[in-house]
Amino acid sequence: MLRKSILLIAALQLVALVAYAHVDLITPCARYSSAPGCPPPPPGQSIDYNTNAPISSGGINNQPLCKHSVPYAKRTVYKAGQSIPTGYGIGSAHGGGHCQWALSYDREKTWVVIQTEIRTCLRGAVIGQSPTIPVTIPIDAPSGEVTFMWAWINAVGVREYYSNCADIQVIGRDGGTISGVELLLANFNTTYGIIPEFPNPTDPDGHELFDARKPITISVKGSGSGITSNPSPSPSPSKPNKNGAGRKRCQLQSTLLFILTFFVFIPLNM
Ligand SMILES: [Cu+2]
Repeated sequence: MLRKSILLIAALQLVALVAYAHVDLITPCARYSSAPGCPPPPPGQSIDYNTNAPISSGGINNQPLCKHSVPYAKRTVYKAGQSIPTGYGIGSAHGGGHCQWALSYDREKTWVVIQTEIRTCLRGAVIGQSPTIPVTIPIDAPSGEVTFMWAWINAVGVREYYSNCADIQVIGRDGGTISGVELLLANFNTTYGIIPEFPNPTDPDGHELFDARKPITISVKGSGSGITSNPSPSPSPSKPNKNGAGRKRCQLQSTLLFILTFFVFIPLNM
């Protein structure tokens, strides 16, 4: 009986580790997040218990940017110039990485990156804690219904790309333009290159790809809806590179779950 209990507790702990193995945006609420305090999903949609899973892993893209396309009905309101204390759920910090935060005024067709943190983003974040990173809405941001995206390229582990989106309302100028750079995709699919693992300070980290992102300016109509003009929304392709032969942490987690199922759960039920 005691042995069974110990095995069960160990199994549950490992399952928790597997289920919360990555990182997600929890403030503002990522679409359909299961995080405490987040609203129920819009009608016809379900809670996403895997908001912390990458949208691309090992160069295979499984989900679109944002993961989900139907916005929440209710938006979190921020003023132009305001700093958003963005918060993250940490299952595995993957040695940190590259973060980009971007806004879309046209329902995710065009992205303007407003803030970037190269290399150190979420580095040292502790599992189970919820670090915050301030992200400032540009002071000249026009008013409107805006999709706010956090995107992340991990430093260590299977080469991944993360994308979570929150639905916000920006209170700012009545129409105008907002400028930034285009969103960089990498570790995404065969079209985009792989940034190898960069655990050590001297490792190549693909920062030059971020430096090469093209500037982008979008115009927003006075009503705050619709775009009057914008350059090509296609993200800058990054140059192909060899995948780092590294710790395959995410694959290891899948393997653990497999082992658990066959060697712990099944014996427990016998
Ligand atoms: Cu991960």
